[in-house]
Amino acid sequence: YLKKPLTAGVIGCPFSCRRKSLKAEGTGREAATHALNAEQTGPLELIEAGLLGDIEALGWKVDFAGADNLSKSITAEHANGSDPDIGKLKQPRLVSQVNKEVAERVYAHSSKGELTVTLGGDHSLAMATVSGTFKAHPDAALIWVDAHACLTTTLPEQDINTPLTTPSGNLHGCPVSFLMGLPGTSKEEIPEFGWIEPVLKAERLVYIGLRDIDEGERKILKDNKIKCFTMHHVDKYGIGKVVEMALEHVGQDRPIHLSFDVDALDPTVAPSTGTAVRGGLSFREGHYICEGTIRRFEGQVAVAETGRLVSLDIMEINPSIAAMEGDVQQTVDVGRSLVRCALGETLL
Ligand code: 4U7
Ligand code: MN
Ligand code: MN
Ligand code: MN
Repeated sequence: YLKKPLTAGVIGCPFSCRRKSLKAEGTGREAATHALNAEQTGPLELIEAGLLGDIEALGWKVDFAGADNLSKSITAEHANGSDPDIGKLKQPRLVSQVNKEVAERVYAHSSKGELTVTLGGDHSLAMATVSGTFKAHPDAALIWVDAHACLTTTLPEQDINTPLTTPSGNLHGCPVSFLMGLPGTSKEEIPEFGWIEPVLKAERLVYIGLRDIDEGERKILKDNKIKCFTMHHVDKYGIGKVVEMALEHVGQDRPIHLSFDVDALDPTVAPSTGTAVRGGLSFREGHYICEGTIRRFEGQVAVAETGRLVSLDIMEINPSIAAMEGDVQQTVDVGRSLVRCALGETLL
């Protein structure tokens, strides 16, 4: 699926779908405009820490156009409060337009035969990464590593007590429902997101690490028979067996998109993230998943050459969240080593 010379197309998206509270930030214009973008500076920190050099050291070429030039115009357009909620959804137009732009960039890398590496930013960006990747690789499978299913949907103007309604209105909790075309997400119901095609079939999706699922999501998971390996299954079978079963479930020869939310890791492993939930993956379990998504052969280039991984998201590293000194550094380091593992770094 990848062309030679093996190239990683790296996209940095310092974007957050969440409005920063002006109270928390102090008042004034700076806070209001700053709040919309460049809030989740994870990608900037990852790059600063040397991620691109890490990738090159593994034998890849890097195709990178900068992490700070994302969607300035879109952000500016919506900075003045011109983006009212739709149903419960917050900042819908901003999130949609940023994702539309990022999706085009993901597609540009993927259709060139590059392995696309998208650095978030928050997980609403999966609307873009999955759309762009599946456009280039329509038979791909999605492995979603997260404490959350990101499956809540919205039914604008409809019964807000329906289980299909997002509790928070934050779009980082909803990308999978849009990608699957679940009720409430169609072009007719919400034309603002009409560019998203329902490319994701339930049987091509598998979750690992779930432990915070709401009622509506539980129903969607059951009704659609979506394969889930929760933390319970990780405990029961061990991570090796879980990854084996996950790969088996999606089928042997498909290209793989791995969407990794660092909140899948235990908060002691990745503390700087927005929706931390205790009881998560250990450092090694997280890395094992990344290692296990590529078929291993001796030698690093061979790993990449034969690999099925075509797209990798490292999401929700948020340096503005830190309870203790060292939290940000620790989380950024983990993000870096997850990328290295997924791109073929071996322990031996
Ligand atoms: B993440 C939540 F209510 N379900 O919808 C929501 F618990 O991308 C959390 O995985 C969503 O971090 C978390 O806001 C989204 C909440
Ligand atoms: Mn997520
Ligand atoms: Mn999450
Ligand atoms: Mn999030």
